Amino acid sequence: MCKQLKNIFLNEKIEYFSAIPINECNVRRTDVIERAGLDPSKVKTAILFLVPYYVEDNTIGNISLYARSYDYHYYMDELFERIIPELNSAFNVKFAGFADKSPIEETEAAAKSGLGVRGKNYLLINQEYGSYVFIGEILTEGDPSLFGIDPNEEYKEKMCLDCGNCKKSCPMEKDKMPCLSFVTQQKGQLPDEQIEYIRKYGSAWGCDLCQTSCPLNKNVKETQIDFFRVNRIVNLDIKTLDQMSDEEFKKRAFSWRKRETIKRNLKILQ
Ligand code: B12
Ligand code: SF4
Ligand code: SF4
Repeated sequence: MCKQLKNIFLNEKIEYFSAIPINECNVRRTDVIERAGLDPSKVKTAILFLVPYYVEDNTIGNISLYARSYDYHYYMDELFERIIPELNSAFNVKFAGFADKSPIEETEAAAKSGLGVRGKNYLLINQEYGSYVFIGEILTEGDPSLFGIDPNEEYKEKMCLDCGNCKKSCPMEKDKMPCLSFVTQQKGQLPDEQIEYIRKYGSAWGCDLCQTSCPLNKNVKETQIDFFRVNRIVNLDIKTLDQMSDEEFKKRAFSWRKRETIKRNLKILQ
């Protein structure tokens, strides 16, 4: 990997990054690439990176691990604002950053680029941080060779241990229901069986059961990125939610479905 890229990421405490030719990625949304100011036909490389978020809270909470700090989408936006100009001046080609609302299938691309293995829980699992990592990517018109990629590299996904723990602990599998994380994020009135489902597993937002049961997530390293270490909510209650200013609420991952959704879930758990 080239030195300039390494310096830019390490400066942000991002230790895991890699690059692969764009034709190795499953590009699903060329319109998203266009909207970011790149010509999809000219994009040649995807630079993938992992943002670890795990912090040992020592408490079982009703907010999923990924949503305890401020929303990672904010972190990614701020990160891109800092590093895209640095990349532009270092390489003099066009770059655009994405995370989650992405034109590519992220877990597959990250696994192919060697940042971890693909779990049976559908997640990317890194050797040090486990699956408690967000995936981001920067697409560029720069040629893969610019970033020091070996042209003979094989881009094949490696798979996890296949121990089956995630499936055994997954509410979706046990109760023949949709993913619990998805259900907690659905707006509006829920059918009775989904209300019962939320109550049974005690989650107000998200679900971690296919991750906490995974042996590859034992003794993982904590994130060193300050953004994820502060402003944490492990257990949310209605009083705290009601007292939260709109400005504070907007910074939370659970705000994207508005107050009514998370409040509905908290009422179910009362
Ligand atoms: C839509 C989405 C969701 C949906 C659907 C999940 C899913 N697996 O498809 C919901 C809301 C349920 C969800 C939940 C979560 N998500 Co999500 N999600 C995405 C998103 C935006 C797209 C994924 C996608 O397109 N899937 C649909 C199909 C077409 O993709 P596919 O992989 O080719 O399909 C295979 C599997 O996904 C599976 N599948 C298809 N549909 C569904 C639905 C469910 C419920 C499951 C379990 C599997 C599954 O079957 C397919 C064939 O093998 C990605 C970001 C991105 N742009 O890639 C983040 C992403 C996968 N999510 C992420 C996270 C953190 C989570 C949660 C852990 C959050 C939480 N704690 O609640 C859970 C984990 C659930 C799980 N085990 O997958 C991270 C994962 C990071 C990592 N280490 O891999 C991503 C990469 C976002 C990011 N930038 O970091 N997510
Ligand atoms: S997030 Fe929960 S419900 Fe969804 S796949 Fe993982 S364990 Fe199953
Ligand atoms: S629990 Fe086992 S099967 Fe599931 S992702 Fe982890 S190693 Fe793979």
